[in-house]
Amino acid sequence: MLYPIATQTRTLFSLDGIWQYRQERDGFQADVTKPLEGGETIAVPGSFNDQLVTHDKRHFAGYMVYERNLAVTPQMLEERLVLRFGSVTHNCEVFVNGQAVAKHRGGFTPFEADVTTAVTPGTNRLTVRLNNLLDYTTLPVGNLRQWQDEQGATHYKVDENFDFFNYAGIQRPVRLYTTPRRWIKDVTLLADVSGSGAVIHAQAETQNAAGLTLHLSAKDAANHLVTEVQVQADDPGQGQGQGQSQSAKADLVLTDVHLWEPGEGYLYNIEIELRDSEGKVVDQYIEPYGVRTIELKGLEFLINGKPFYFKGFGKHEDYPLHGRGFDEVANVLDLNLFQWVGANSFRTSHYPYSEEMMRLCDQRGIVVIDEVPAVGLMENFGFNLRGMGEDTTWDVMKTHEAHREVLSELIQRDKNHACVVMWSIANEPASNQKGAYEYFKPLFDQARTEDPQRRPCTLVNIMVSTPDAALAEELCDVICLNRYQGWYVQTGDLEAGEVALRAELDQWVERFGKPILFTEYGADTVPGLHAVDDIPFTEEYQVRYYHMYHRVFDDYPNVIGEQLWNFADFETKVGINRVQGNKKGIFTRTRQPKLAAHVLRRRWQNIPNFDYDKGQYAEDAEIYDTF
Ligand code: BDP
Repeated sequence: MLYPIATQTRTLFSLDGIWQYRQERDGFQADVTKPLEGGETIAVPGSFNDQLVTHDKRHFAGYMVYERNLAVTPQMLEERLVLRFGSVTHNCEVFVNGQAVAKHRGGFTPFEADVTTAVTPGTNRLTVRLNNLLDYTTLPVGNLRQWQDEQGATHYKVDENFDFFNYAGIQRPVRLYTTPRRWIKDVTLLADVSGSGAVIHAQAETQNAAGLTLHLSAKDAANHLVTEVQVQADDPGQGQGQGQSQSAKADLVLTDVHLWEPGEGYLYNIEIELRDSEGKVVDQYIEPYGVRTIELKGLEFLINGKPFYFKGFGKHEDYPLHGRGFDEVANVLDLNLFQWVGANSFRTSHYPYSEEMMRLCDQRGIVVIDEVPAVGLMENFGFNLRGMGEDTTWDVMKTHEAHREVLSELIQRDKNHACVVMWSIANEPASNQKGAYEYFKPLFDQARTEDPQRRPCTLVNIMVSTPDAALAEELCDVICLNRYQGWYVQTGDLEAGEVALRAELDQWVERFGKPILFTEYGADTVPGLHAVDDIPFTEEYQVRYYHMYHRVFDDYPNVIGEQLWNFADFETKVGINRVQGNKKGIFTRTRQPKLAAHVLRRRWQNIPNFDYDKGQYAEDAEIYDTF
């Protein structure tokens, strides 16, 4: 799915700003055929939760309505008019002037609707009715309770089956854009690199483009034309025409390619144009595209043929005030902090991040593991690891359909991004319970078929799914481990934690012989707490905890990277294990460094992106002696 941009043939309007908002409660039920009454103001994009003050509103679960006016000019209607949502969390229906124009399930992927015939010149009414309900059919997974009061009104409560706050609402940008009536629908780019050159195989999907030509060109970062090619938009030899849809393929040849690299996000602009017989541009779209290769070879994760070492984080889209709402300032700051601390990568834990963040990562050369919102796939998920031993998760979960949908939508959305190097098909599912392999096999097959780049695929393993018991991990190209020895187990005892960690790693190495990536390891840390002794929650303990893990990682050639948990503190549901949220950040929620950030900086600044020689760059032990 194309990201909405303005070009010489397309206009783009933002519908962000102040909307009217009302929760369906206290006898109110939306009637979308009439203007919303009794609404209050709400900012879009943003989570509704932290914009509202009282407990009942902030924690509301159920249906809610967003509404605003939409101005349309007659000129806009000479074209195709498309309404596009970056995401609506979690499930919604969209109406224009009371008429349904779109429906979408899943809170983290975009969707759009052609509204050309639904609007009229002048003022139109745009209504979004959504709910933030999660259950055993949705992703993420929630424990849903539903009951009726004496008046017959339905009430809901969602208990997150995961460790982050269920922020919801219209959390990403809303846009209106025009396209010509003969238009470019999609483009897939796939580069083959050989020697110092590359061929970019392009496939364009178009509509009503019979008889037009498709002109493709690549411009370098300085906007100089590098190469171009022209084919028939409905090239019968290569594409298939279906009704009014056309598909055509063309190759762009780069004789001297400038590769996209971690740390240097070099991008070409691929310009795709539909042209008529006189050469007039009928539609134009521009896709920034980085050329790079990925390959798994033995224990190595090769980017551009060189062994890459992952340094970075699991993150969240989570900021004070905005909640999970899109915040471009925070995204830029976060990636600048990555640079400061020497990180080169992150995982979009535990849902797809905004399209704008993915574009930024392409530009900044940040390596991304792209995760679908498959989190909570464990019956009775909690911090008491003992409660998770049941063997019935795959009988009770009815998430397969949602899982298939969201995987497709994510691959469709992100297929061309150079920054994406691996798909994460779930976080901490019950991969040790019977039925896990059968649940995941079709999803791995799907990702491998649908991704034109055939990127590696993984799922992120939970501690209770030990190497002897893990059933679905054999599907993974890279074994990704979330480990908390020294925190949830061997609490406060780093020596015992180290023994346990090494013993477990030995088993993973022996059973699978695959590359291993640590995708989570961390300790809650309250900034300002200090102790000489190993006392959990202190800043020193967080430093010493990481020191222990890194010493172990440096002893194992299988370990191809470290993405600690978490980049920054973040909001969670309340519970006795959480002190105003999860405090495992090495930055606070407002992005101030804890002690560990400074110490990590010493390590990561000394580890190169490529060819990390674990012996050569032994850690600076001296600094840890002071903790
Ligand atoms: C893992 C989860 C992550 C949690 C983390 C923690 O993947 O979402 O926040 O542990 O407990 O279970 O801090």
